[in-house]
Amino acid sequence: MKTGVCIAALAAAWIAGGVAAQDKVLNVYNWSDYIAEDTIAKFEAKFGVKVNYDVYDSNEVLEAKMLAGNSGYDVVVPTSDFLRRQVAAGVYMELDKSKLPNLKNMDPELMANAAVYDEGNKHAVIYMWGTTGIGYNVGKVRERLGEDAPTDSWALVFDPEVVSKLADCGVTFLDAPTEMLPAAMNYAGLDPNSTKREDFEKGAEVLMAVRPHVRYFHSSQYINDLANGEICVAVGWSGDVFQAQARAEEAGNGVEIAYVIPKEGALQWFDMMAIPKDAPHPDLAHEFINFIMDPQITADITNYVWYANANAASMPLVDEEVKSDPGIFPPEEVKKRLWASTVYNARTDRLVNRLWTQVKTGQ
Ligand code: SPD
Repeated sequence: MKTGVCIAALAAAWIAGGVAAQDKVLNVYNWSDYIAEDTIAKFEAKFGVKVNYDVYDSNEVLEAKMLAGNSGYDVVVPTSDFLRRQVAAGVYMELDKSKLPNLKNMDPELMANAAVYDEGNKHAVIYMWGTTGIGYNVGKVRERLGEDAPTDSWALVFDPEVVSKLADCGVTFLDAPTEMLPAAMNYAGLDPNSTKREDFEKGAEVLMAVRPHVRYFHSSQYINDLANGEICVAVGWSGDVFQAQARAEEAGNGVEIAYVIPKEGALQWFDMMAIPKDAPHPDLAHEFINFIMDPQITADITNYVWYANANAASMPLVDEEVKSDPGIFPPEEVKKRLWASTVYNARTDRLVNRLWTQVKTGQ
């Protein structure tokens, strides 16, 4: 009798949750270091399902999987410029907004920004957003460059004279060609959104000039390395640098990490939750996206990973020290210096990748 009641209650929960009985597994592919400790456990408990949660640290890696198809993933998180190309390639299904009541919590202005890449926000919802700037070890940089260190400028990583003095303590770059080349172009006084061949070549020259002093190109290893004092300057993503700062503080190792949005400007990007057309569990995928848009769940993520979110209703629940940090939620005067990602066509993409290979190999 008890078992019968239990099964009936479970069935009711499934129906109430709108999840088909076969959807008991959800496969999520997200960026590394990008979710609160308990988010997945909470989702599993609420919906009585198992989540397989895999991570990546590169849009190119995700894109290769999406274009190949049959990834098995139900929810993925491309950055908006990559999303646009992938939408054009027919990779994602249109979201069923009737299954996403928490969309009402999203900031209309930020969603409009994201709609530039996905008309009408048909295929994706903002997960988190951030900037690409510089993380640095305050003590080690001061030791090598003195009080006049250009810590507010891309010169810290793109001026060969400056970088040569930092080489021994470790300078690292993101392995993200569509971000590193425009940043170098911006430092050279060019439009970071330019798609002119000669502008990319100039950006590559800037990178080549400091290449001998760069320890590695990687998009996640720098978090721990900054925190441990293994490296002293990294071009990195806002929240990841703040996580390095927090890890150093927790370790009590005396390493002080700071994040700067360079005065010349920086990239502002949006990472978007989307459902591949061939997702095995689309209903549950909608439940997951809706769950993430719950104000408390989003606030918990922002408070843990120190990335800005686009969920207006979550803001009262975001910790004051996170909300008031200009490196996480930049004030208006800083926002004016941010640029949005450019969507490259196949030809520009090939050029960017060819130049990037040259920069990485130093040839
Ligand atoms: N550790 C999470 C990093 C998220 C970075 N998103 C990619 C932004 C690309 N412009």
